[in-house]
Amino acid sequence: MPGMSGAEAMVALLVREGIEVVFGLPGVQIMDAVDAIYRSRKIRWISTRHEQTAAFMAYGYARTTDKTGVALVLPGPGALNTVAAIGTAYTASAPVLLISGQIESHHLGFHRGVLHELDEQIDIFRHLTKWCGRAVKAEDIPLVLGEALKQVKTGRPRPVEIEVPFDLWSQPVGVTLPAIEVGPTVQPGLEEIKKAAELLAKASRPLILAGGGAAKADVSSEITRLAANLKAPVVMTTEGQGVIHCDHPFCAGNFVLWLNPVFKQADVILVVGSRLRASGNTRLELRPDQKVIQIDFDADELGRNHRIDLGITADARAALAAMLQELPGSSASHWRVEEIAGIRTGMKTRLEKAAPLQLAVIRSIHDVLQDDGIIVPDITNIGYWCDIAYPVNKRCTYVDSSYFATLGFAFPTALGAKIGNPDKPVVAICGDGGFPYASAELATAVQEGINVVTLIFSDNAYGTVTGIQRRQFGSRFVGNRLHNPDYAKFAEAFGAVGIRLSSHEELARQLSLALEANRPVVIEIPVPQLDTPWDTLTDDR
Ligand SMILES: Cc1ncc(C[n+]2csc(CCOP(=O)(O)OP(=O)(O)O)c2C)c(N)n1
Ligand SMILES: [Mg+2]
Repeated sequence: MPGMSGAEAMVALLVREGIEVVFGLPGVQIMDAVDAIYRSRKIRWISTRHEQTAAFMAYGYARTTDKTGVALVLPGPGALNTVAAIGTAYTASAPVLLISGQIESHHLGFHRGVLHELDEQIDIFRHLTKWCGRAVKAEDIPLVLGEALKQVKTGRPRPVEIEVPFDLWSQPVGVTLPAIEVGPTVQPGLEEIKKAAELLAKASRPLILAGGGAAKADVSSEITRLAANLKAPVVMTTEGQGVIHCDHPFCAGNFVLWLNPVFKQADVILVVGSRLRASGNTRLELRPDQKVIQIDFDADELGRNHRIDLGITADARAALAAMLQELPGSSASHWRVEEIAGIRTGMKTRLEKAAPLQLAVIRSIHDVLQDDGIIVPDITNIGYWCDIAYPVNKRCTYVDSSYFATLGFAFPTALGAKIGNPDKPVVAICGDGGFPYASAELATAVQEGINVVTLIFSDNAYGTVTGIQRRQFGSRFVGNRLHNPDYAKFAEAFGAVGIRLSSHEELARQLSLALEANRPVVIEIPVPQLDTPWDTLTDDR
């Protein structure tokens, strides 16, 4: 827009696109942008203590609001500090926009060693984003940002990155702000939909598997109608949780590939928005006579991890709506709701027996948070059990780190989730190995009034590592023990509330109190060395 500087144009476009908050850490090459954000009075700027946590906050915000999470960092070390978080957003298909500064445009490509120089930085982000672009003149800023915002909203959500050489921020852009046109949804082919509908209607044991793509496409109503129409049970992956209520008559529980007996019985499986891979390295092993139909936005996902009989590249909502139209209205399904209820409760009983302590903890948390509360479980024992046993009944209330399994992501991600959902309780579930990654953000939480409750389950160890060493390395324990601070005092030192429990049995009461505290709270819960789901649960299908 004539008269606007590059930084002002960027902010004007962000404001127009509804961006309300930017997480970041200031420095020379982005000061004009930070200043323009300040002057706009329309975007909240939150300074973090590390760029990785700024990007995780953007991630937590994005996953729990369906809006774009934005982080702004300087080039070189600042941008590199974000990569584990941007990688996590990539694996979890989350809409995150990273704005990285750049060295001055006339230094680019000369390797002069100017401050924070990493001039081929964009090549690093090519592997972590669905699109990235660099402005080379001031007029490019709104265009590059406009394209990034279009990309982040079109098709499969995934992170995008843009870079702005810092001399361009203050130059006049001289162009009008571009309109952001979201690309068209991908419509399914009618022939494929007809074939799928026919296969499913004729199936005696149809099954619907909902993945993260189904949760993101918000197809709860379509999946529920399809399940009722076909008389088919529904299972959800960790990222697909919330698509239907855990106690719904057609819910057959979590997609624990090596465990859920529903997979053995199914004859036709409709997969909606899943890459068909479970946590760790477990994978779906089906018999050749079991038919698999896979719907995915991303054609590259079709058949990647498992052979399929029919692949449909389409927006999940469009595909399911078309399929509902094509279904004859009668189904050959033999499933009875009592059988599905039996599978659901059988799974629950099995998990209760395998891990009574972890399941008691999960129950305490859910009893307090109910269905609206948001939880962010880290890569820690209780978190693994949450992935398969926490009753997630609404979308956008459960944030994992997908197949990246990024230790330490939970606390900063929960902070971002709370910024996006100030009226909902938000709880981070950490171990004593994961929490320290970003523990300095307690300062940000106190300063910005981000009242997340963080649970630290402390076993004075990288307990997962202890388990591996016990089982696979003849109990040669090395590098697994952790010396911890007193986390209650640690939290208090930042001005947060710190509590140390003597037993997990006090958790529900203390968690309720913590949510009323109107301050960030850290609750440390000492636990013994615990077994993971994959140590405890065996395949007896
Ligand atoms: C970035 C990253 N580094 C290392 C790991 C490997 N790892 C997975 S779990 C774990 C131990 C976590 O310790 P803690 O947070 O105390 O949880 P616990 O296993 O004790 O329940 C480690 C080191 C990882 N997943 N991600
Ligand atoms: Mg531990």
